[in-house]
Amino acid sequence: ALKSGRISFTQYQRHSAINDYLTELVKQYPSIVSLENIGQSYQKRDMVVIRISTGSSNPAKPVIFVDAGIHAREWIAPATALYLINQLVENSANRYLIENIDWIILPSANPDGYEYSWTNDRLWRKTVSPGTLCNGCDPNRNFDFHWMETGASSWECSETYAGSRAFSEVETRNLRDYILKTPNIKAYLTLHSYGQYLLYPWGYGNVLPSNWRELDDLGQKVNDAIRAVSGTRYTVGSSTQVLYAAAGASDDWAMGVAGIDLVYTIELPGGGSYGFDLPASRIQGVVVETFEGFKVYADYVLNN
Ligand code: ING
Ligand code: ZN
Repeated sequence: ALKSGRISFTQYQRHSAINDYLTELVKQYPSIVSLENIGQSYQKRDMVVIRISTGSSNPAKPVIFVDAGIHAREWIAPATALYLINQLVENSANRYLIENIDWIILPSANPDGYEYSWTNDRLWRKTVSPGTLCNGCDPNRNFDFHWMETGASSWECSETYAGSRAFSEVETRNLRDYILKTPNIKAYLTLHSYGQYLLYPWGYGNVLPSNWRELDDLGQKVNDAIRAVSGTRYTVGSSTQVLYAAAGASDDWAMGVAGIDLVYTIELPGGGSYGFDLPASRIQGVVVETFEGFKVYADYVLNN
């Protein structure tokens, strides 16, 4: 669990410690923090979102929605979401960031996979729902937008198995239902690793959304802000153009179905032996620089 109710960025946290921290924050900061259990994972772990905001939400404030941990092994992603939560709630210098924006953050979007990557297989990527030959489905191929058209597999043992049908996984359904019922989401940011990319739609093919220039310009500003901290450079572009085409990812769905205009998959820095196993000693550097990027997104949402 959580030592003395405090979160630490010198180590990665188990799913239960992540939820413990959120619970602790509601106790300590009930006027700016609320929690909602958006449903349970296949193995009955709670998927909890934290909503952070000061004062009233009347008139409705713009919402920035952030999720992390869609892929189990990308441990730096939940850590980065936790630091964002920590800074928004516990650092009064960042008060201005929560006065006119509601932040909704899901730090552990695939809890069963995440725990499996701690206990059984450090490089596990998928969910853990049982299959016939192999378990799990790639949640980032399971969303119902151009599902299975490209960059996804129908073979259940594949790392990019799209599932028996779109939204076959309870975790992606929980996320879908929560986003669809939440008004005013202006930006959807989904944290992954690794490779230092700021990816915008579309991932389903070599086409660009109508607002791609806006997405590119804003991505460059985010890149500039992160780079100013200690030199980390991101590549900005559409998933298809700078990485690879893959349909059924959460970002395409957020734009194409949920209708959110500002959508990015943030591929955080890698490290360690496999890229996904960034040493814990490097968490602090990544989360601090990435927070500067979140500020740029917030600034843009406030002024546009
Ligand atoms: N990469 C993403 C993946 O799901 C991605 C990249 C995102 C491709 C969105 C297409 C669309 O494969 C990682 N590291 O998960
Ligand atoms: Zn990923």
